[in-house]
Amino acid sequence: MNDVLGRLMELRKKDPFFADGRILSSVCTEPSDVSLEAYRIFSDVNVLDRYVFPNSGELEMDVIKWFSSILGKKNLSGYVTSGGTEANIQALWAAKKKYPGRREILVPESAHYSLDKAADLLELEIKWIPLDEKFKADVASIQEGISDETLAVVLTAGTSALGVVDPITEVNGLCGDVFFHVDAAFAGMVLPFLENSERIDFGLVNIDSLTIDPHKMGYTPIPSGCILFRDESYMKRLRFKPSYLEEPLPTLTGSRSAGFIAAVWANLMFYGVEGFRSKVWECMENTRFLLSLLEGVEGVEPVIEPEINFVALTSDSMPQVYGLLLERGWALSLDRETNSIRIVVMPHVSREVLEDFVGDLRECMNSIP
Ligand code: 0PR
Repeated sequence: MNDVLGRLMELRKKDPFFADGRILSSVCTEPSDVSLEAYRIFSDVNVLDRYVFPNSGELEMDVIKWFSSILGKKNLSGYVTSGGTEANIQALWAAKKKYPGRREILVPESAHYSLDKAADLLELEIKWIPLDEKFKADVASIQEGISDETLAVVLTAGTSALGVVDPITEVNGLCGDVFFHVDAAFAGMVLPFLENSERIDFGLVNIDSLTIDPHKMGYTPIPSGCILFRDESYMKRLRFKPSYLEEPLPTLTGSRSAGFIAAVWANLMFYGVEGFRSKVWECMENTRFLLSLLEGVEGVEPVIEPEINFVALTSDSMPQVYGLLLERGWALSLDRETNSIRIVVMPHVSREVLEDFVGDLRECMNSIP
């Protein structure tokens, strides 16, 4: 066994670790010890097999209850998914079941590509919503776009390229007769812990469903996402019943490891609201620290004023600078539409790392003629 594990470790060491501090564009981070241990304890349990493991479902109910408590409405329903993609597909599938016959969905140009996948799979037609000058979904276009044909409106809290939070409260007011899904895969575990931030809670009465990914700012192992619905009617419409099982199942995947549910449960219980709040605040303080350091670098600017721990940096020479930064060992991604690199100030991104990075960024900028 040691030989096999040794070979694996050799391979693993060829790639960077979060603890090295040089991974700046990832929306994930090192899973907590407690979540990894929780995963190990429940790793042999298949949630599908309720007749063998009747008690594992309780963990999942606790997870949904926890989210209900931070999202301002009792008795949400939902389940732990394989991530944001599955959650977004389930939301639109539930929408289609709720409003059979309607096919059109309004989706901002900045939405995650899992919405394209969902539309393709479910044979829905996307009407693209343009962005305003702050890269947010344009509210007037949504208002004009909603018609009898509209099945759903989708907004994002924390877009994948720029970290933009769409105008959720405003659009909530327009969605009385259409399904309203909020993809808060990233910011779902950020916004509830900030003050004066855009709301994503179910007190916004037209929100039907919400995607939240614990494997992003919830520091659980990948894959662990979550889909939440306003009440139990949505998942009822998604149920399928095999002849050999007692209960119908509303999940997209069949077999599901209770390990990931236990991992999410463990982090929610271990850190609690206050633990998550203080980590989010620390990440936001580090984000502001990064912005203050960047003021000293000529020719680079944030694409938007960050509302969350996500900074997209642009410059005319960014494609070349990006190449130079990669050569220096920084793990970054470049958004080719806005010519920007994104720094996601995750818990593993310390102030020392940010200082090193900004030093390298300055040198790389200066080396471009
Ligand atoms: N919705 C949003 C807003 C997302 O940002 C993502 C993932 C998803 C849905 C899909 O979630 P899953 O990947 O869990 O299915 N966002 C990043 C992406 O653009 C994920 C990512 C991870 C990006 C690491 C870069 C990176 O280095 O795929």
